[in-house]
Amino acid sequence: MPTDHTTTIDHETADREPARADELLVSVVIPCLNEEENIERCVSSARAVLAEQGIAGEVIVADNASDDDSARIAREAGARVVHEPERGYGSAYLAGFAAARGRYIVMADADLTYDFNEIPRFVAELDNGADMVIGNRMQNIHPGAMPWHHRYIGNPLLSGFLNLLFRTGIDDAHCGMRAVRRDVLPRLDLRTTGMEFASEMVIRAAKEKLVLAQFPIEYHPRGGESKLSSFRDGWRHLRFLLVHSPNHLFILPGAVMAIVGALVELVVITRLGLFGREWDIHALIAGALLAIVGTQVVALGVCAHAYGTYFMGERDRWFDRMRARYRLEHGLALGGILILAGVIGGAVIVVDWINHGFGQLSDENLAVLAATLIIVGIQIFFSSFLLSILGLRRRR
Ligand SMILES: Nc1nc2c(ncn2[C@@H]2O[C@H](COP(=O)(O)OP(=O)(O)O)[C@@H](O)[C@H]2O)c(=O)[nH]1
Ligand SMILES: [Mg+2]
Repeated sequence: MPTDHTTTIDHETADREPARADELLVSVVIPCLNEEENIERCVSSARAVLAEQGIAGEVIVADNASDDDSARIAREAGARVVHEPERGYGSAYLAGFAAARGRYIVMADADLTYDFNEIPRFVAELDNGADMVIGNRMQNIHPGAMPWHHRYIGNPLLSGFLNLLFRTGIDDAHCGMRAVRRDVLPRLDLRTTGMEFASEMVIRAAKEKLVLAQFPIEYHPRGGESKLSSFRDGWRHLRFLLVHSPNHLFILPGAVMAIVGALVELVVITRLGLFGREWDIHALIAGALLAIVGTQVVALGVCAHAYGTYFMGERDRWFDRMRARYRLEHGLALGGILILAGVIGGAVIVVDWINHGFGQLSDENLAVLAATLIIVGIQIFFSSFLLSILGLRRRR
């Protein structure tokens, strides 16, 4: 397997090679779902910019099974039209990318919100060494171009959350005007079919440590009807972010619950007064609940990490360190020790009960603690096996 280093060198050599005479420099790819009132202007302005700038290029319209006349209009305006029957922004782009022949791909919507005169700036950034370039609309939104709840809630929240989880450094992660070197697409391995494709591109690029560039662009009001559904598409983005970050979805919340639960149990059992009073069985039950659920959530997160690492080529320093240090037997031993401790606690209660002539029992605290230890121990024991099963067919 090539290391990152050799990949970079190949890449630099490729950069310096002159384009072959028959090679196109730019493929402008435009996804299109029922945009008959815009598509003609989009295609002709893209073509005009390529011609004016002397850029060897093509314009591809990825028609997403439009019910209107978009495809015919695009073809007549001089675009190469590819058809993608499966609806969705990502599906349309994947079909367009597959058909693209240029060294660079420039992406923009078919709705006149983006200015095709910006194409040379995107190309220049790629020429200067960027692998991917993304516009930033946020400071130059023309009146009526973006509804206020997208401007002030949806976009900042989703971009902020995306950067909190993945630290991409991209300010407007949903901007639809972007450019990418076609030869990095195999590394990006894009798969999503809907609007979350925009997030996927940025996150995958950051994970692959590609060179990203961004600059401010203008955002104009749309011609025709928007295809975006705020809640459905917002949720698809959010869901994508969460399922690609087991640390934030499972490990962090799980660990917090488990630690708080264990502390609460400790405070109750040791009769440590806290906040000026003693805590009893109700706090203990809450602590047990948190400890049990927290352990379960952490175990799910570790398994999710294993799946990501073994089957999706993900890299996570924390998980890599864990798997280098611990083996199945460590998990089994830890689970076993906790189970044993719980069983001993249970035995103490039984012996106490026998000594008191099988009378009434009032060892609730110890009973809850023993049950918690046994449950957590069993969870760890069997989760360790599951983790081991996930790694049976791993490739690295
Ligand atoms: N939402 C959506 N857009 C599609 C689809 N197929 C192609 N598109 C195109 O993707 C672009 C983005 O859609 P748009 O309504 O402009 O969303 P917005 O830019 O996020 O507000 C437009 O050019 C659409 O025509 C699809 O199935 N769903
Ligand atoms: Mg748009």
